[in-house]
Amino acid sequence: MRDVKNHLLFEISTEVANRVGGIYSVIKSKAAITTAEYGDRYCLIGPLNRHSVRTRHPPSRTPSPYCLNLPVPPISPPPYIHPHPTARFHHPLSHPLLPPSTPLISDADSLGQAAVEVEALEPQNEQLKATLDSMADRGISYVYGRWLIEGAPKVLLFDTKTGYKHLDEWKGDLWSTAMIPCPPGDDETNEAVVFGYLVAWFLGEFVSHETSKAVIAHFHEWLAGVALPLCRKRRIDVTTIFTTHATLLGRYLCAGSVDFYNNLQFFDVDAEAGKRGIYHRYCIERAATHSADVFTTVSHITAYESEHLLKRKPDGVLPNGLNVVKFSAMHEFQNLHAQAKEKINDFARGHFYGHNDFDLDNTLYFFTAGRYEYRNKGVDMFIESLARLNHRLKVSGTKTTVVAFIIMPAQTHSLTVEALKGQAVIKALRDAVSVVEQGVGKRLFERALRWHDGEELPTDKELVSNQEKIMLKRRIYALKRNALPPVVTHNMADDSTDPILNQIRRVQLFNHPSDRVKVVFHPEFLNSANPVLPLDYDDFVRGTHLGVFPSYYEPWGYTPAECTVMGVPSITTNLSGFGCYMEELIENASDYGIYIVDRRSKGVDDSVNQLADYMFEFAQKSRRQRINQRNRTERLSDLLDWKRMGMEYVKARQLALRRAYPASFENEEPFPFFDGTEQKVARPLSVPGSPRDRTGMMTPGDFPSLQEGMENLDTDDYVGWRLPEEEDPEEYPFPLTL
Ligand code: G6P
Ligand code: 1S3
Repeated sequence: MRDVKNHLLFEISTEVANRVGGIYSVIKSKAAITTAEYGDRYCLIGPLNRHSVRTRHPPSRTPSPYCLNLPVPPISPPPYIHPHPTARFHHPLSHPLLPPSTPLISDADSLGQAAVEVEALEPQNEQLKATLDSMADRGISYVYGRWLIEGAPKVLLFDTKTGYKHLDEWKGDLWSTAMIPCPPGDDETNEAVVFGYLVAWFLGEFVSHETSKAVIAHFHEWLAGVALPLCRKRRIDVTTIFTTHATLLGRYLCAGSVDFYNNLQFFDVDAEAGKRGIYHRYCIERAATHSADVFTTVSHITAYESEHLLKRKPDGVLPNGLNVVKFSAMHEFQNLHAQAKEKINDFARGHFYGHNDFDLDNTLYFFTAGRYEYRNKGVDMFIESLARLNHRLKVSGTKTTVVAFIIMPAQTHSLTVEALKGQAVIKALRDAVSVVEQGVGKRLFERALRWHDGEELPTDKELVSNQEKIMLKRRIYALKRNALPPVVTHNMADDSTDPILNQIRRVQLFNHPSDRVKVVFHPEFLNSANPVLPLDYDDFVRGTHLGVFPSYYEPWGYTPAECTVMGVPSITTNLSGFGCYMEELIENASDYGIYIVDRRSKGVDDSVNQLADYMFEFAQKSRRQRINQRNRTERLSDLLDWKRMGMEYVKARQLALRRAYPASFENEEPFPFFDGTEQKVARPLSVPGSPRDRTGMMTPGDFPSLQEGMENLDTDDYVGWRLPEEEDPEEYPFPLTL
C-alpha cells in the first residue's frame, strides 16, 4: 500500500514558469507555502517556453545533462538557447539559496517577454532520474531544476517540440480512448495534446518506479487537462485534482451579448461550443473535469457555472491568495503611496501640458487594468459610469478632478508623438527652471557677500538675466497646444474599431478643460523603462487612489485583490469571485475600501448608476478620510494571504488521497471538509454599526467552501485570523496633510 503521509505532489499547468495570465500568479505566489509544506516532495510541471526561460548553470560544475538532457559541451549553452548580444549577468540578491552571481544567457528581453529563471539541477530522486532518463532515451527533452522565485520550487519543463513527432498518433489515440476530436489547424489544442501525453507518459513511468509513496497530480485549466482522461484510462496509480480557473464556454458566452447568469441552466452546451468552433476544446475541458478524483474551481460563482456548463458539481472552492508582504509600520505603505503618486503627477503634468488648469493636489487617480476583454472585464460599464461621474462632478461645482487610467494591452504601433512630446516639453521646462534657479542662487550669494549697511536687497529683475527670461519664455510658449490632451498614449493598430476608443467617443470624454473626469488609455502593460509613464505596475497601483474593476465575467479577479494588499481601495462586482468572497466575509465591505457593484440583481443602467455613485462618494472624501480608509483596506491583506487561503489546497489534497486510498484512512477521524461557517469580519471601530442580514448562501449552487469548517482544526498558522484593532486615527505616527 502506498504511503499517504509522505506523498509526493506534482502540480501541472501551462503557466508554470510561463507568464500568461492569472494562473501564473496563482502558481508563483503559492510556491512559497507549498514548498514550506512539501520541501522536495513538490515539483511543478509545465511546457518549456524557449523565449522566456533563462537557464542558469552553476559555474563550478559542468552544465547538468538534466538541463535539456542533451549532450552539452562544457561551457557553451544548450543548443536551443541562442546567445543574445545583450546577455547579462544576474545578481540574485534576494535569493538565499543561490550561489553568487552566475552568468545567464537570455533571449527573453529582446522579445519583450517576462523572463523566468531556472537553475538546472540533476535529480537526486532515483525514481525521477530513471523516468527522465527513459524519456530522454526516446527523444524527449526537458529542463529540470529550481525555479528562482520565493520558495524556489523544483520544476520540470518539457520541451513539447520534441514530442510533436507523435502528434498524429496521439490525436488518434485521444479519439479512440476518450472520443475527443482534434481538428487540424488549432495550434493551441495541438500543444495541449502533446503536453498532456508527455505528462501522462511521465506520471505512468514515474509511479512504476516509485511504488512506495502515494502521488498527487494537481492539474490547472483545460490546457493542462488532456493527461487527466489518460491517467484514468491507463489506470495510472496517482490521485488527481483538476482546478478550473474559468470555463471555456463561460468566457465565450459572456463576451457575446447573452444574459449569461440567468440562463446558465438552459444552455445546450454542445451546441453552443459547436457554434463557436470550440467543441473539441470543450471536450477536453469536460473530460478533465469528469476524470479527476477531485474537481475544484476558484470561486463559488464559477462553481455554479461549472456545475451547469461542465456538468459536474465541484467538490470545493480553492480561492486564490497572494504572498502578502507586511510592513512593520502602517505609515510605510502610506509613504510609498505618496512617492508613487508623485511619479503619476509627473506623467499628468506632461500628458496634460497646455491644459494644466487643474490642481494636482486636488486630483484623484482611478484606474482599471487587465487583459483586454472589453465586456468581460467591465470596461464598457467603467467608461459609461465615468461619463455620469463627470456630469455629477460638474453639477456639484467641485474643484476635484479625476484622472481615470485604462491599462489594457491592445495592438499598437508605438507611443504617439504627442505623448512623447508632452513629457519632453515638461522636462525642458524643468531643466530651464533648474538653470535659472542655479543662476539666481549664484547671483544672490555673490550680492549677499558684498552687501553693505543701508543697501537694498536685489530685486527679481536684477537676479534673473535677460537671457534666462528669454529661455523661460521659449519653454513656456512650447507648452501652448491647440488640440485637447489625447485620450490614448499609443498609435493604435485599429483606432477606428477599437471598442474602448469608440465608447470614449460615444460618451465624449475628450479631456476638455471643463471636464472634471479626464481619461488616459494606455494600451500596453506598464514598466519602469517606459519613457512616458515610467512605473512598474505595482508602483503605479500604489500611487493611485481607487481601482475600478466592474467585471461581468471574472472567476476570481486578482486586480482588486492586489489593490487590497497594497492598501488601495477598489470597486468590484458581485459577479467576480473576489467580490463575492469579500462580501461574504466582511460586514459592510465598503467601510474597508471594497466597494461591490450589484451586477446580479440590478439592471445594467442601475449598476452603472451604482458604480457612478461609488466613485462620486469616493471623490467627496477628504484626504484624511482617504488615509484612514487606506489603513483599513491594508488591514484586510491577511485575509488574502496564502497562509490562510492555502488551507483549501491542503483540504483538496486530503480529499484526493482519501478517495484514491480509502483503506489508508480507515482508522482516522473524518476530515471536516464542508461543515461549519466562516467567522465574519466586523465593521471597523470608527464606523457606526448597522445590522445586516448575512444568512443564506451567495450562489444558488450552494457550494461548500473547503475553507469552511476549519475553525475547529488545530492550524493556528492558518485560521483564527482576527482583524487587528483599529488605531486611533488621531494618533497616526505620520503627518496628516489636510
Ligand atoms: C500618504 C502620505 C501623506 C500624504 C497622503 C496623500 O498618506 O503619508 O503624507 O498626505 O498620502 O494622500 P492622498 O489620498 O491625497 O493621495
Ligand atoms: C483566470 O484568468 P482570467 O483573467 O482569464 O484565472 C485567474 C486566476 O485564477 C482569475 O483570477 C481570473 O478571474 C480568471 O480570468
